[in-house]
Amino acid sequence: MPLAPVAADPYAWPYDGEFAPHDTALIVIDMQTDFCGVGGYVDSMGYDIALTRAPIEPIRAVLSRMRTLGFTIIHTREGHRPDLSDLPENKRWRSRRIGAGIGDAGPCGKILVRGEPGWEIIPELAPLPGEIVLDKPGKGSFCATDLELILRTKGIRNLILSGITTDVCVHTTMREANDRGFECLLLADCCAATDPSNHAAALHMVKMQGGVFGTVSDSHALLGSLG
Ligand code: C5J
Repeated sequence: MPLAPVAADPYAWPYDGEFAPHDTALIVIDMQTDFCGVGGYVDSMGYDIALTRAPIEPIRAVLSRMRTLGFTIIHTREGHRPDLSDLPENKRWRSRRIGAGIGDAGPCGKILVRGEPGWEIIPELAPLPGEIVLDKPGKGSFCATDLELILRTKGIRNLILSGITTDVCVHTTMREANDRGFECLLLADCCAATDPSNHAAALHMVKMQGGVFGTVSDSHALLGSLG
């Protein structure tokens, strides 16, 4: 059953007027302890995790409703192989400069390493059995993953984006998706950055050029459309 478009800025989403569970996926990006938990990567860099925890409740509300309606749900985790064979040396070097070396031991295990406690998705937003969980070594969810194959196989053409951080992994994923022809909706209150002005700037960038990467709304407007 097609659903009414979502009120969004700069245009109501999707562009062609309707969406449905069979052609639309929710992607929840990197809601891991490393990005929003005490002792994780973001915390170790000295950023305020109250910022990156703010989207937890709005995401939980959207997740719950979209699960009930049968939408495809995709969770991503940024992280590297335990042998660090997929960790570019420059990425490691930069992280060490700010005191949170990727692959180094931290309060939540080795930082951003697959299988470590800090890499796990937070319990509040834990994937349910049957939901797609995608491991990615980089910022974008399409780089070095099978996300595009999964979306095309399932006939998904619309993507609703949530998670952290707005200006890094969420934005990179939105840009990658947009270039592949997916129709993207970014939920402002379901994402956050380590710097509020970066969050605002990232939202603003999407709205340029008539919606250069898609359009921006929030959980309330989406839940209104979902009924
Ligand atoms: C970052 C992410 N910020 N998930 N990763 O390094 O946005």
